[in-house]
Amino acid sequence: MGVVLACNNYEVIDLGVMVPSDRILKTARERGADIVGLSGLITPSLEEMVHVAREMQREGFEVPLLIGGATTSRAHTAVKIAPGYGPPVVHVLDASRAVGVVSQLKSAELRGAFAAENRREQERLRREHQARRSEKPLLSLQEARRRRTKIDWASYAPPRPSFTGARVLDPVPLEEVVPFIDWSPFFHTWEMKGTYPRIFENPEWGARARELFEDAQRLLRRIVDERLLVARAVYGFFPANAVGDDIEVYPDESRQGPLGTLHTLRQQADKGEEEPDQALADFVAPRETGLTDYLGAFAVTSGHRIEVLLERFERDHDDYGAIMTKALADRLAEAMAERVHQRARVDWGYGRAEELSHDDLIRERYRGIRPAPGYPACPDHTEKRLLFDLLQVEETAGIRLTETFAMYPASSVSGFYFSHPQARYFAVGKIERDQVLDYQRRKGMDLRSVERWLAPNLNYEPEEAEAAGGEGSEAKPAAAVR
Ligand code: B12
Repeated sequence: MGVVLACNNYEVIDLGVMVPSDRILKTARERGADIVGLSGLITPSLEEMVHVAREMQREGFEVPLLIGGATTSRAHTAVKIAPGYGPPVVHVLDASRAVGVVSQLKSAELRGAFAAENRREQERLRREHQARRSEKPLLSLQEARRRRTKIDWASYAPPRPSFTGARVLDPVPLEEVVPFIDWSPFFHTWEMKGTYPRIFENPEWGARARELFEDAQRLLRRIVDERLLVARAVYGFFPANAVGDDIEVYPDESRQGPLGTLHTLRQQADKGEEEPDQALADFVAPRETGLTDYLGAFAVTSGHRIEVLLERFERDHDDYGAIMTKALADRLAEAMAERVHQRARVDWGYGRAEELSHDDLIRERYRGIRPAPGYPACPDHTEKRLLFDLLQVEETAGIRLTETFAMYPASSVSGFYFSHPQARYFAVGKIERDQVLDYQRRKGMDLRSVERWLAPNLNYEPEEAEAAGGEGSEAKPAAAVR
């Protein structure tokens, strides 16, 4: 976004990532910014954007606010952000549209009409949002639980991993990771849609894609040969059993006094009796079965030392090199997640006989899943705390968890392993207040915080529910690992 605008002669003041609201506003004021832009990658950013918009209103700002980034949407901007700030709040889908939007907002003749159209569109989106909420009622939590994934535990023997606890891989040799790269998302970073390698045949951008790929290979070779990025990983297995929609993780085979609990959320959509309403806890043997099941966890990063490399490009005003570096680091992080998962399946026993091609790996044609906190199957980012405590991720892999549960270095991935052959990815989707209240009690977290973290999943407006006299709760912070 910054590069595209800068190429069109706008001065862009890039404050970087995870910048507090007061610094954004202070800089905007001091530098006389004409427009403020916010970018959001993961859910916690959405709430932060609402906060920044309200702060801008409170401080009497009059400049337009632009919203973008992977996790944002037109609907969220209209429903949650725009109502808090008077001047235009505009969602920009991708960077290529930013120039058009900015030039209209800057033009005295065009601004009025553009802002009016944007306001009309957002009013329509708000009405739609309101109508959709009352359209299709969700199942009660009790009924959704009854429709849980059917697994025949009586005839199942959980595989036993060759070790329990955490194992550290430091450093992970990058040459071992490169073959696991899925290249298709690399092109999406450059706004080129398509699947690798077919993308090279695209009549419109095939040639450009090939050029980009060749540049990427050259830089990747240097990164690997000269060890310009340092990759670290940690993974492990823990005795675990499901207790309702929670997964208790135990310190040892005595399976007493849980070390921590993974709280999972259940789908509540009415999909008919045939289709299950799933929660990740469905895939771990319930405690009452007496089965000795396990939960796996991992955290990987390829981002150590990236600053040194980025500084070099930035010093040379080489934006292309800097974006390429970040894109490659992201690819390496995802590839590490794939590589370490393969190792974990071997350690867990059931992956020893696997013979999978690169394509099979990308299509996830293996047993088990590795949902990451923040992905649709476990949308609560705060569950990363448990994962970080179990694996001591800060110390073992050097990945820091920020207060909004983002990971630093940015090119990091963390998640859980489930080994059951019926384990599948799914999207929790919208959930009702009965589940949120139950979840909040299980987590020992106050209702308002839970509602904030799960905002995109709520099928109700917390303020309205509260005004209607709904049940509240006292704040009680959760200790993920006791
Ligand atoms: C690449 C990627 C990653 C990379 C790197 C992320 C990074 N750069 O920091 C890696 C592999 C490391 C990663 C990790 C994670 N990811 Co990820 N990731 C993605 C993915 C596939 C693409 C995002 C991306 O970079 N796209 C390319 C860029 C160029 O596009 P963009 O961000 O949308 O930006 C464009 C526009 O939005 C616009 N724009 C952006 N900002 C702004 C700002 C303004 C002002 C304007 C006008 C425009 C604008 O311009 C850009 C160019 O066109 C998305 C899924 C998706 N398809 O979007 C998931 C996604 C963002 N990730 C997700 C998650 C959950 C995670 C993890 C938390 C998972 C985990 N537990 O490990 C971690 C978090 C990492 C961290 N550091 O904390 C979720 C977020 C969901 C949520 N609601 O929170 C997503 C949406 C996937 C999903 N479907 O669930 N991820």
